[in-house]
Amino acid sequence: MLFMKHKIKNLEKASERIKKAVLNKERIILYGDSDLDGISSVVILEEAIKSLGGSIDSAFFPDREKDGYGVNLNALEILKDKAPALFITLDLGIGNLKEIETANKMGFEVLIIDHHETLFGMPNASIIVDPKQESDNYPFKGMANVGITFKLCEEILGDKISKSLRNSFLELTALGTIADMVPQVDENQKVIEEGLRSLKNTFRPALRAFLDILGEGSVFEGSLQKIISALNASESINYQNESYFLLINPSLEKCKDMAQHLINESQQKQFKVKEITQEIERRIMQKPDEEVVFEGDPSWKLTLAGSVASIISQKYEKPAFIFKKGDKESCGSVRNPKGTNSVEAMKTCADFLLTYGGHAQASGFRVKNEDLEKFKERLNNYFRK
Ligand SMILES: [Mn+2]
Repeated sequence: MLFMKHKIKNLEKASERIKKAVLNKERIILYGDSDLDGISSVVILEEAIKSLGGSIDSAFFPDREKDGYGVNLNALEILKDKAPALFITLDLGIGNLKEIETANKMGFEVLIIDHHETLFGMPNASIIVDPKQESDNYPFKGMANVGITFKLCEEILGDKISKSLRNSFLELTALGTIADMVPQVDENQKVIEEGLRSLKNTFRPALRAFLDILGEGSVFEGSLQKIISALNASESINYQNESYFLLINPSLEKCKDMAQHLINESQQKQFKVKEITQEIERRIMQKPDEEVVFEGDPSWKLTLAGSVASIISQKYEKPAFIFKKGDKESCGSVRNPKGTNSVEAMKTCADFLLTYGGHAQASGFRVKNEDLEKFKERLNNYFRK
């Protein structure tokens, strides 16, 4: 090639730092988001580190409902005795300015691998890999986090990556990329094609288990979504995640039990999503003039809000803000039609929102209950334009 190929900013730096940590037998903690994009990022980075002859100390996944999104102080409190250590965040971290300052004080060196927008300034981390940071000139910004992590793994292993390991990473990269609903173009399209091609001959017991349960043809018959829904169905308890344990499990027999369990969970989840969706449809029949669907309830699970918002937004072609109403605060997920930007909309409410962030068409927020009406009002005003 005539030109030097552009790399994501700090990708090489992060790779060098991780290799050094392995060489020096430093403690490494991986802290990932609890959805399939975050989980598959953790799995492939852990396996790249293992392939170098290293190991990780622990993999942590926050419960979005209980702990909130991102790095949280409660988790840091549990982990603090492990400092000094290399603390690597995956699919989260870019918004956690305060928490990362705390991690620094505890003696952790923080390395952020994220693909979310940098809304609140840059956290004070040792190395930040995020194509959406302002100073990054990498041309493609639309990768899922696992796509970025895949590039990091390639960088770490270089020539040492075998074809079968690379394929195995690509299988998870494809699944995480599809699950994260990023546009299937450019590099995303490439990893999805390569990953799915490899998937039917997968060596990973967890994925083999799904194919055996659902039937070999499932990769090509659209029930790929079943595998993704199942892997996305697990909730993190005490920072541990069932899908993660499944994906790293070497026993096919054990994997079949775990995969079946997650398939059942995801069916129950889908049933609940349907119930909530129907309830919302009843409610919005009475208010056809609203620009946004803005609905919450104390009995709804936050983990289902994204799926519900997605169905409602597509059906009514309106932005959908769906939340779990807590005692004092509410926390929710947003999905909105193409051509609209919910993160930009929420920027107009930054003066009272407790947190918000994510992507243009899939985001989240936390707000005091006393500000709910004001929030809805401003959103209606924003989207009326
Ligand atoms: Mn993601």
